[in-house]
Amino acid sequence: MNIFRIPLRLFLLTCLFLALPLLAMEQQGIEISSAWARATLASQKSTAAYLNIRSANEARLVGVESPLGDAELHTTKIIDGIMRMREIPFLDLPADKQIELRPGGHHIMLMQLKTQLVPGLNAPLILIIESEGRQQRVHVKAEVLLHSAAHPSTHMQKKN
Ligand SMILES: [Cu+2]
Repeated sequence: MNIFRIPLRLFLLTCLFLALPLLAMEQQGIEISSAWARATLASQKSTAAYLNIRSANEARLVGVESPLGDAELHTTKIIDGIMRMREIPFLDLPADKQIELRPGGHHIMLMQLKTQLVPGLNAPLILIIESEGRQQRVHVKAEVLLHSAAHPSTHMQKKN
């Protein structure tokens, strides 16, 4: 009998489980998962992107950018029975807590899109995250998906 067989298998399994969270890890204690953006029609100039963020340390999402167009951090609120979106200046990321950006909640609004978001493409996003007085830019690739879940089309427009 090979006495090393079981410990080695256990060791490899342990390595695998340790490696998986590391693969999902972006940088500096920020973990991004399930990043996706809603596919657009050819004529459509805006859409939303969603993801989960977990920060090891207390942090704050203070900005979003994308080479695809303008990007803003939005939240959704029911006002007078109508789902409306408005821009928020930041989103708190408590230490080690998963924050979900999802349809009907917080999201990344992409506007003035320069290209159509076709399913299968990846939408590049940059999250600007502030922690302990330092900012880092976290690059994310959001998978473009067709998704039927409703997204409000009503914005609380900023008056320019
Ligand atoms: Cu929005």
